[in-house]
Amino acid sequence: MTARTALITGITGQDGSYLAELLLNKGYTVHGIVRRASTFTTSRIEHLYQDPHDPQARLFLHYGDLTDGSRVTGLLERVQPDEVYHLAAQSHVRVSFDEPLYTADTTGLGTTRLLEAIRTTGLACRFYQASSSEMFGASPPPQHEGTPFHPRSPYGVAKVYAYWITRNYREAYGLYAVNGILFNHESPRRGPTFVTRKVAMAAARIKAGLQDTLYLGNLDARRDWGYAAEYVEAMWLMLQQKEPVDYVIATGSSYSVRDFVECSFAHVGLDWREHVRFDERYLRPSEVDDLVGDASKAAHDLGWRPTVRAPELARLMTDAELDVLLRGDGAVAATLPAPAQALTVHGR
Ligand code: NDP
Ligand code: GDR
Repeated sequence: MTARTALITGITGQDGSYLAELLLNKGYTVHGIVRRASTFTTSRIEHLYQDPHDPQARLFLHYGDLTDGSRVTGLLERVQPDEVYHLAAQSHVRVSFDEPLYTADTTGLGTTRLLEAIRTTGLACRFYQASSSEMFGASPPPQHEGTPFHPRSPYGVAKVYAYWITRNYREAYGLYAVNGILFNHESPRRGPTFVTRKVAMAAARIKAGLQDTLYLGNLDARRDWGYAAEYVEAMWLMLQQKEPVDYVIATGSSYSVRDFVECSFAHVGLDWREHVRFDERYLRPSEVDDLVGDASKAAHDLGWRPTVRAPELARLMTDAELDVLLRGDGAVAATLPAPAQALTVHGR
């Protein structure tokens, strides 16, 4: 098979970085769309960077924004991808209550802009839409591909729109366009304002004596948390099938935010009750209480199975934060107060 070309929107995000790694390892040429910002936003893909002048280079970045349809069309024409992975979105649920119109424009209409660009350019590429368990919202668990949607945030509503426009382009124009309905997936590359990373960072910093208190909102919410590095494999598999089919991707196990906090803090020998305080600013006007995905269809058709669940995730993410604090030649560690020095001695 000749080398394939992929276009990733949201390449600078958590999933984009793991997916770029995966595709480069599979021999793909990878193009990514990056938003212009006043500072660099490419820290998650820095380790993949190749000088574009190098004849061996297979990673290329282009400025672009989901709100600019003409740019998206121009990039598709230029890149001529075989596969498009559409990951870019305003992806924060709490923020979507503050910015509902922006969220609808990027997370919802952004998908139509891409699909319409594919349709009008006549490209025969395959399309992956990053759909979300937030679409299920208030529908009771376990949630599967046939569970009715009942979104509970402007983000969830925008994702439902994007889900249906993806299906519509598949049904109306015969595009190979699929929805991966992914439940929460985390990693050390998770954005720091999502709860798992926020907790892991705080546990490490409190252990290191750099912080004393962690403010959180609803500790009762339950999520089906998996490991992002495993979930991007499912995205790729969905674009390698004979027919375009939508799949739920999840671990099938659910833990509360409180469980996650307890695992993370206990891992570094802390009692979370001594450090976690409530702050109502982190509550949502309407919450998603309980998500547990049934990914048996993906296991059956794609052979995809997760191996990492929430307790292990909490430990690996907390370890990663400690490594950052204590990394390298000891220069950082030397600036930390006594408890952190003790961690190095104990071989963390
Ligand atoms: P992140 O928030 O880490 O990354 C989002 C990416 O989208 C970033 O690269 C961001 O760029 C880019 N982006 C945001 N707005 C625009 C815009 N207007 N134009 C161009 N690019 C933009 O998300 P994740 O990697 O966690 O998630 C990837 C996708 O999967 C998202 O669509 C998310 O909604 C969805 N999803 C995520 C799940 C999860 O648990 N992680 C579960 C289910 C679905 P920048 O770096 O400049 O901010
Ligand atoms: P979520 O993830 O909303 O599920 O969306 P997030 O980590 O933001 O919240 C998970 C749960 O934790 C509760 N919570 C807090 N959340 C945050 N962010 N900060 C806090 O301080 C805090 N305290 C408690 C929340 O109320 C919630 O119940 C993620 C995103 O990646 C979406 O893009 C994706 O589609 C879904 O996962 C699946």
